[in-house]
Amino acid sequence: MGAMVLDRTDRVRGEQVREQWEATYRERWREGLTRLQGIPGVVLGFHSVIDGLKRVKKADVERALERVPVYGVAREAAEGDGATPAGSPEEIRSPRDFLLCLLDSMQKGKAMQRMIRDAGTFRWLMEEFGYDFPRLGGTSGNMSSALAPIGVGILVYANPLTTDLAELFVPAENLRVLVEENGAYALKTPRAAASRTGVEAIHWIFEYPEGLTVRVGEKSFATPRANRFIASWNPVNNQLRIDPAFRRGLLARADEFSHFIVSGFHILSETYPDGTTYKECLIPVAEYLAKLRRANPEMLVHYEFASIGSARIRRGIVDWILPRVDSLGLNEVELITVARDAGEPALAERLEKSESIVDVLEATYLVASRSGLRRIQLHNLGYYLCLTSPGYAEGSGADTGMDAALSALLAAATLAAYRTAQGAVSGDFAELGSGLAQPLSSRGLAALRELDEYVGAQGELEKTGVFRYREYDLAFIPTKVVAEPVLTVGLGDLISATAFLATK
Ligand code: 8BR
Repeated sequence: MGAMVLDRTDRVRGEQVREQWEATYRERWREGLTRLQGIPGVVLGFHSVIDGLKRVKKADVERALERVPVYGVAREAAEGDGATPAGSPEEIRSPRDFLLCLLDSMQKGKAMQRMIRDAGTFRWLMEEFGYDFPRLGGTSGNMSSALAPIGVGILVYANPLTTDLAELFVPAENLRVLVEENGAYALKTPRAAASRTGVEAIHWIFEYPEGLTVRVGEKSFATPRANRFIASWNPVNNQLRIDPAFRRGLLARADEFSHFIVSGFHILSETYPDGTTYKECLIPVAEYLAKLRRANPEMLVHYEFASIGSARIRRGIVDWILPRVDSLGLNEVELITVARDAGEPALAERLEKSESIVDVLEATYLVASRSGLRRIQLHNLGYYLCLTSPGYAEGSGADTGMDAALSALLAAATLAAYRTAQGAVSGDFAELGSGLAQPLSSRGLAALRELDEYVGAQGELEKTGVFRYREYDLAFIPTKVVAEPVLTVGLGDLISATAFLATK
């Protein structure tokens, strides 16, 4: 009897908290977006690329297997034992390598990503497979699509810029690239700046459904689940050598930009055929960031983590890039790898197993405090958590900095819900507000309650979403989750960029 009463009290209380958060969203989601519209300008570097989506069909694969004289491929792939596949090269240097990787991914139903290192193979793939339709991708490209409709001044890095890439950007006067003309640096829309055609870099997304049967040599297999294999061709950027005109031009015009969002290091390799390593790629970018900060000490810099397979490259980012940025954004999977890299295997393991919010907070805190970050934001399905150093977010009027950090998260969650449900961002606030109709995540609400107890907030965190945690201000929101998503690609980029820019 007693337990039942408690259950009921709990339920009522839970409903009250949910209703209160719905009200908080309704009242405050615009605050962050209005602040975002007011920023002088943001630079988005260094990864914009054509995403070529290709739905893999049985006939495509079987035809390719017939045409490429690779009886060996068929045999090796069919005999792969799963754990150590007979053929899954680390990089793609031939059509044969490509087929081995694609078949390996399909046989296991496992997401995989590989770089294409050979121009002949790129051309062969274009002819043999092509793609069904292109969309703008890359972390910077994704962010530009989310931010341009809202009216923020954007300088995006898009190199090599052909009309094929330029036409995928949102056509907006506030979204521009930097070009050098007669010794001066001008900002132009990607369409106005692109002078040649063609596909010079592409991120191929080969999607396959569950149960796709493919005949390989004498055998056949069926894909155990739907997944994708990504093959990237990006010879100009795979060592992240920043285009010299961009490098000089941004230094010359640095005072026009208040924010910089850096990302794209996931396309680096540990070693290159010319004998260089990721270090020769990362260090010059880190030095450039330092120079830029000297040119404009007011500029706030955010680094967006992406899924990076190499522990060495991740370590390099922690050592060289993080000391040069103010803010970091990441998801729960990236948090696990960073915690492990930081020498916290037990914490990483706990996170992997239970994803308890207490461990998420501790790992986020650990990354922030060890790297000396002023802001860190973690997004997960159902909630966002953010730690900011007191004073980082300014707030305005009666708002404290903590409030600004919170309303920035609310703005990001509303925009994310809208984009997930509609497939694209709108510049019309009345339209965007429809994101509020999406339901609040029960998982997020449960995590909030657990967190409140853990930090000893006695209900204050659960009610307001903000609380002091050690030397940081903690902001936490349960998010809206869309039951039938139209588009989730690049959502993490949208969330992190919006919340970072809307904070200050
Ligand atoms: P990454 O791109 O870093 O993986 O982040 C994706 C984020 O998108 C998740 O953390 C989650 O917050 C958000 N998201 C996803 Br995935 N599906 C969503 C949905 N159906 N509704 C709202 N947000 C979603």
